[in-house]
Amino acid sequence: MIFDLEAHAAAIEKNGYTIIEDFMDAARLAEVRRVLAFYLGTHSGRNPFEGHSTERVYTLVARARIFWDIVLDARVLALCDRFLLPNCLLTASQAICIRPGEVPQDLHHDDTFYTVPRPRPMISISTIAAVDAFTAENGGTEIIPGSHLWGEDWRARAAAANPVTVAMPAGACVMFSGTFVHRGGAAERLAPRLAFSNQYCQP
Ligand SMILES: O=C(O)CCC(=O)C(=O)O
Repeated sequence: MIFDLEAHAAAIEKNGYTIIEDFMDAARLAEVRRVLAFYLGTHSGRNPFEGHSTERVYTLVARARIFWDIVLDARVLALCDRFLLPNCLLTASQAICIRPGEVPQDLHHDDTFYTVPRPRPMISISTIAAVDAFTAENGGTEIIPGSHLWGEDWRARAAAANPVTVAMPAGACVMFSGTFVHRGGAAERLAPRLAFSNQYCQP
């Protein structure tokens, strides 16, 4: 699939997010699954934000070569270069496996720890890649389009909004501004939802 950098950049600017449908091919997806299988199955989240029925594997780049290659994806880096200064940094690289019975996460944006008031220029950009297809029933990420532009009242506005599920096939990824409001969804289905998130920030 031809990558239309301008269209993806415009979508992030306007809506706060974009989806790269063909982010991982079948070979990459298979390698990601193979590697994560070594690590999954032993932990669960330590608090409601991590998710008590969710398993996270942190520092993926330190665990297998495939995750370096994915972090350096040319399309993602081109979009980072659009919104961040040259030589952006990686701030997170983690797998997120939402298991059946998980409740929705609190609505949040990924760079709440920066104290720069909102609305603000982008300080960070996140990706969430689907290793399993995302659906409304298996904990697919829920988003609020346009929320990246909200100000300091974002919590009140989020409470009144109707988040929508990012339904996407395995191998796709959603990329969004660090100010974009979203959450991991509730998981009602019997199978887990495996994903991973790489996050980048200003150098
Ligand atoms: O797993 C997801 O779909 C979202 C997780 C998330 O937003 C987070 O943990 O910060």
